Amino acid sequence: MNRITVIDSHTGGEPTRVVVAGGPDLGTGPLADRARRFRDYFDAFRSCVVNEPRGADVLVGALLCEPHAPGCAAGVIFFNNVGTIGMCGHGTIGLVVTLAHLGRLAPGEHRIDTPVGVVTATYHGGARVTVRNVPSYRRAAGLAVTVDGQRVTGDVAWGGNWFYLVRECDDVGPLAVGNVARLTAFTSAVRRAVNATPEGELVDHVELFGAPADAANHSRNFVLCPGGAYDRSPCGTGTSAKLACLFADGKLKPGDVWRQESVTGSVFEGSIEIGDEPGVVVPSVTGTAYVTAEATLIASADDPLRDGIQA
Ligand code: PYC
Repeated sequence: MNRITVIDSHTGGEPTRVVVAGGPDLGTGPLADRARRFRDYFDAFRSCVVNEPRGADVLVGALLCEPHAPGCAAGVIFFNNVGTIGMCGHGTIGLVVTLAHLGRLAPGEHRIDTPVGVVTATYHGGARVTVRNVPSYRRAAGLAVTVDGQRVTGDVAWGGNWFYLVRECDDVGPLAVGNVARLTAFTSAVRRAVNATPEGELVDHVELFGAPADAANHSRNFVLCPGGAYDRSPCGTGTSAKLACLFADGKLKPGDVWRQESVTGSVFEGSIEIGDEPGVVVPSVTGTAYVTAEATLIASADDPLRDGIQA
């Protein structure tokens, strides 16, 4: 029988399950190499932790690892119902609040090693965290695809994961929890169309934008995640991709604060610094997370669903 110690939290409604003990031995070396090992040899563990019956499609897992990059407080590999992901903004906020909950991290700045680079998390105390993300940029502007006979245009951008950010499409109804089935079907079709283009073949997240419900915010989004779940938070890497596109369009400059509202109404505050290369920005995203559970998952050898229900 395997026992896996986890701490659950939610960041703006989006859950993170941090594996603090009982995870696989991935050896040493750069986080990108260990993430590949995790993907290639420990997929059953991933599925056991986040999929039903111990988890749910919406859960993002965070495997706590020894860091490799110098000066890091922790390393982390993020995963979801279908595989691993590069970075995760809401997950990093959840991880920091979890480590603080465990007494392993004090308020202040902490470097965190991820498979796509080192990020810096500032723990402000309480529930509040700012993540200075990996450098982000727009790869393609105004990429047009046809979805069910309608023309959709959008941008392809990197914010720690690959996003297609829809700019123009026919009305798909409100960006509201009650309309999630339609939004999910539409964005899934958009992703299939975008993936068929050379510029969009790596895209695994799709974002829609609309007017915010709260006038204090700049925009509301809906984010389709790789395994078909939608992000309950404004999505940290998705907000980073949005900030990169706003910068590329001359609509955001260093010092500005962009308030991104999610489909559930939760908010991330985003800002940028100019990156080292033309068109590249370093986004920061601030949000709050709350611990929701401390648990031990049990995976009995004779349980037919020990490895979870694979999506
Ligand atoms: O916050 O970056 C994020 C994220 C990615 C997938 C789900 N949340």
